[in-house]
Amino acid sequence: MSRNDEVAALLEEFADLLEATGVEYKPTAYRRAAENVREHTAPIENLAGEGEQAVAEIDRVGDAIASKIVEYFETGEIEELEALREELPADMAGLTAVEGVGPKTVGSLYEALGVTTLDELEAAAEAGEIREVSGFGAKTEENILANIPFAREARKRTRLGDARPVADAALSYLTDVDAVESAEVCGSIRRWKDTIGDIDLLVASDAREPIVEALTGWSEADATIEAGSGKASVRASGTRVDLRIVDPDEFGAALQYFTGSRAHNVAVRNRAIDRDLKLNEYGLFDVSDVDDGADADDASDDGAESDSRRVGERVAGESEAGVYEALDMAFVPPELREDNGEVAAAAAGELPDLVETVELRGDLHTHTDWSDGGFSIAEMIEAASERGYGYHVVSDHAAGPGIFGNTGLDEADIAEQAAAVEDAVSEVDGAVMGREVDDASADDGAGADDGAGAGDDARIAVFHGIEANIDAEGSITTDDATLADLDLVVASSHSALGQDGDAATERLVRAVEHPHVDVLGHPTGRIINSRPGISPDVGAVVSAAADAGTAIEVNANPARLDADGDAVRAAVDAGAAIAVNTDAHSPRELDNARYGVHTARRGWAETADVINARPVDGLWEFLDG
Ligand code: DGT
Ligand code: CA
Ligand code: CA
Ligand code: ZN
Repeated sequence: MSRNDEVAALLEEFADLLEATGVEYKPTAYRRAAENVREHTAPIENLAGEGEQAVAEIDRVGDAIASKIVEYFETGEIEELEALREELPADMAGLTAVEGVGPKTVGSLYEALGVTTLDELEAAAEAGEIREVSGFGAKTEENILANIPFAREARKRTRLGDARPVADAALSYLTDVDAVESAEVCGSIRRWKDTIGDIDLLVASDAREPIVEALTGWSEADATIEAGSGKASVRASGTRVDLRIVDPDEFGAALQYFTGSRAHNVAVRNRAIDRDLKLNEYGLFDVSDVDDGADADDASDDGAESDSRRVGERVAGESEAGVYEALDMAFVPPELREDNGEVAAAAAGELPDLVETVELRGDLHTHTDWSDGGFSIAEMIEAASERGYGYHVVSDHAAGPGIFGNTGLDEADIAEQAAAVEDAVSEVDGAVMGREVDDASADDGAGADDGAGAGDDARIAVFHGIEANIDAEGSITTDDATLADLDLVVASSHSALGQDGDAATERLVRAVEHPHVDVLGHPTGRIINSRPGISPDVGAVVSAAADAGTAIEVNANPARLDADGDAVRAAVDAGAAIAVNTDAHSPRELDNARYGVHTARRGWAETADVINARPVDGLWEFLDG
């Protein structure tokens, strides 16, 4: 969190507390100031160092608020805010997360009943105490009670894999609405972040009302949270869906703005400022001829406010690509928009050539009913072939620490399975044993999503692998002789996931250095929103992997997304190879590949970095090397 964000949050808290204690007008001024401090491109601590005057230069920040900000930096607190906190010691953010509970309600319920937390609010509602407070009734009390579980839930973030299908469905539904000219997902969903706060959608249209009505009337919307003129929010599958509607000629600027991240937008806006341009959600404007007074205009109703933000001559905004182009930079793929060097790279024409889902040629980590999968070897090969893949690795669990009961294969089972894989290959049309494919004839399928390689006569090369176990010390718990006979070894940690960072580093470095290990499976073992997994020194692990020629897996299961984008970035920088695998236990799970690819893209992975984007002979070369 930047200090601008920190000060903005303080001002917002200030506003809520003022509102809760019945003060009028001032809360609005504090909220406007908060928004402008958050947006301001110069660090607030620098301005505060220069004094009140410098702070009050920020739009909508008056002298009174400026002096409080300076006070905060000089003394570490704001006296008036401390007094308000003492007067109303309630968990404002937690309580106002409940639909229908605003700061005023918090104030009243604290005064009447002493409610300070979500649990106390729930207890008071259950005891029927809220309906007795003046200004409240039985209906309000019921609503509050009904909305508490969702408020609790909503404070957590949703997994990408749960939210993305909802976003896709909403998008295709809106795209079919008559008045819609174009529609896109934006926000963290479009950046493919592993967890998301809410789903953001953007629509371009000259109309407003029919589109708001379409969203609130969507069959998958469970409730309407808000229905305004230019925006609407509903709840679907437990997640909030925010829709904004903009004029078609401003769609590109709005898409850029609402895709975020905030940090990326700040960096891009700074680039605009350097060029005498102004970038906001309405467009990119040439303000070289505009005097500074114009956008400091104190207009208070929304129409006038947005007009004051459409200043100077518009130079871009209809398309998102046009916005980047007018800023002399390459289009930045949404996955990279995290302010991690992408703005400089785009300006220098040095963005990576990111891997794409259609470029995957096979999955290196899949399960069958020989371990904990639900389908036969032949069924999984057929499913991979139907998806247009040119090769497929069968890699069931080996027996070992963390593998339940007799789910895993011991050395004898693995030898037996080798024969079963050959049998399945002889059963499935177009399947051949991978190690019998000679390099010259390697013309494997074109990719996962385009279907070009699909069909009865498509050839699929099948490899026999294993998902071996890494014990707490980094040993592989399957015999070397057995590992040596296999085409490919994925090694994963399934036990001792609570060990400390140093032990984890040692463990994974030893594992990637093992001569028979080809791929480090789901490196941390995390389960998103449920289990953190181990936290090794990523730099040490990926550089050992690069030296040993072991690939780092991006496990595409949306509950894992492991390695994550940051770890992929470190791996790519260290020169380690990446494998994007689904770890599928069923044909359907093979379709999770896109989550892995977009995670790899968040780590700046190029096509050439991904071993299963190579043709079969390239894969073979990697495995032999
Ligand atoms: P989330 O939903 O928490 O996973 O993260 P985002 O990135 O989707 O954030 P969200 O939903 O609050 O807003 C969507 C995007 O809209 C965000 O990435 C950037 C943009 N945006 C929204 N509000 C602001 C704002 O006050 N300032 C700036 N610079 N950008 C904003
Ligand atoms: Ca969002
Ligand atoms: Ca949002
Ligand atoms: Zn595993």
